[in-house]
Amino acid sequence: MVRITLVQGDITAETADAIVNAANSSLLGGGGVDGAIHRRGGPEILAACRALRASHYGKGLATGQAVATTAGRLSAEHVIHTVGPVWSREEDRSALLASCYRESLRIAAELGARTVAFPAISTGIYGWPMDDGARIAVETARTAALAPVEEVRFVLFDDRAYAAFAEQLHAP
Ligand code: AR6
Repeated sequence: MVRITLVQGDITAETADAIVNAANSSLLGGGGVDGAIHRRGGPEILAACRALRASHYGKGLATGQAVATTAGRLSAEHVIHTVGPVWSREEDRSALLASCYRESLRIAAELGARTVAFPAISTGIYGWPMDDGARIAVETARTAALAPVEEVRFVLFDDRAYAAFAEQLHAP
């Protein structure tokens, strides 16, 4: 079974085989985790994203999907970009958020990654409530991680996010 671990801090400082980016469908950068990954990872990641837009992803990456690029100067082999759903009060988009984790893990396994670091997708600029985002993240990691992925590491930016994930992880 996959090992789920929690770390508090900046995901761009982690060492892992794959680091997941909470991107947007343009794949061309933004704020939050996305901004931090491109800043610290350097221009190679953006160049790879532009190449994706110029080839298979002319219209961008759909919500709930994932795609890998180089990790540039990050301490990782791959960055897996995924597009979380924007939180909506009117519409249940949980399946799309679960899909982000599932698709990222599927691609990580295809790439032969053993360790995968995730941020709390959609819980920042996209407004997803942290407790629910943590529930979906932990449930999906438990059920969707495939060999050779051995460790799914959630890298949480602040105390509140860490506490929400810890509660889900240790819930009976
Ligand atoms: N390391 C770990 N977690 C972080 C970091 C970091 N360096 N920075 C922020 N977080 P967000 P989203 C946390 O907004 O909600 C971008 O503009 C943050 O506190 O990065 O999926 C994209 O281009 C929050 O809990 O992603 C998209 O347009 C979580 O990571 C949009 O934001 C996710 O916050 C995506 O929004």
